[in-house]
Amino acid sequence: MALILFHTPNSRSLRPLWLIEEMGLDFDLKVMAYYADYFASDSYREINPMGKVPALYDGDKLILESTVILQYILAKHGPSPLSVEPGEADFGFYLTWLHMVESGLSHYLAVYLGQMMGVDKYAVSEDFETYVKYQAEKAFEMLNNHLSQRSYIASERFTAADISVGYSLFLASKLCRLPLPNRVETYFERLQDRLAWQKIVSIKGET
Ligand SMILES: N[C@@H](CCC(=O)N[C@@H](CS)C(=O)NCC(=O)O)C(=O)O
Repeated sequence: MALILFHTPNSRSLRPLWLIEEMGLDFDLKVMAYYADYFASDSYREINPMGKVPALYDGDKLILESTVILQYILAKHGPSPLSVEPGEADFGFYLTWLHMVESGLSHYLAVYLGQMMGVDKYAVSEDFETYVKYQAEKAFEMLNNHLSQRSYIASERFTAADISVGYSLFLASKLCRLPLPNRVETYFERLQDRLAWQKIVSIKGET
């Protein structure tokens, strides 16, 4: 089995898991519940020195960062219509949204979620909540405007950029309970109708 994905329910590993399901690739899934001590342990850090999920092994190669993993899988295990190619007009939009929602949105939201759940002892500032909401509102407004002329992020079809954005909306709306603007909400509902999404969010438990 070439591809092995380390996954925790509700986490960023939903991004590569969603893509793998959509592409119908053969892979081995390792599901772990979230235990901060296990993620920090020597045995897990032998798998991923950063102590995080997702971690993808392609043979003996370790690939990290959920949105990078999307790009990697499409480049190495495509071709697939879920990728937007350099010759397509929306290539720039595609790459922007594929990566920006992690660094410019999910990153803040995940720390905020840790603060809400009391599991992140380093994120304690009340001002931080204001800052996260400010960052989220900018990203939601940009997305709401982007969707005024489009049903998907790029090339008028469902692509990995929608997977990347879709996970960030799940984190924002379902986990952090932030309200979404109307067009973004409708778009997110459309993404959640996908069978691959419904399958992966129902995966629970450990191996
Ligand atoms: N930017 C990284 C973030 C990875 C990340 O922080 N994952 C969280 C779960 S969503 C995690 O493993 N946290 C455990 C920890 O940092 O100890 C990505 O997109 O893969």
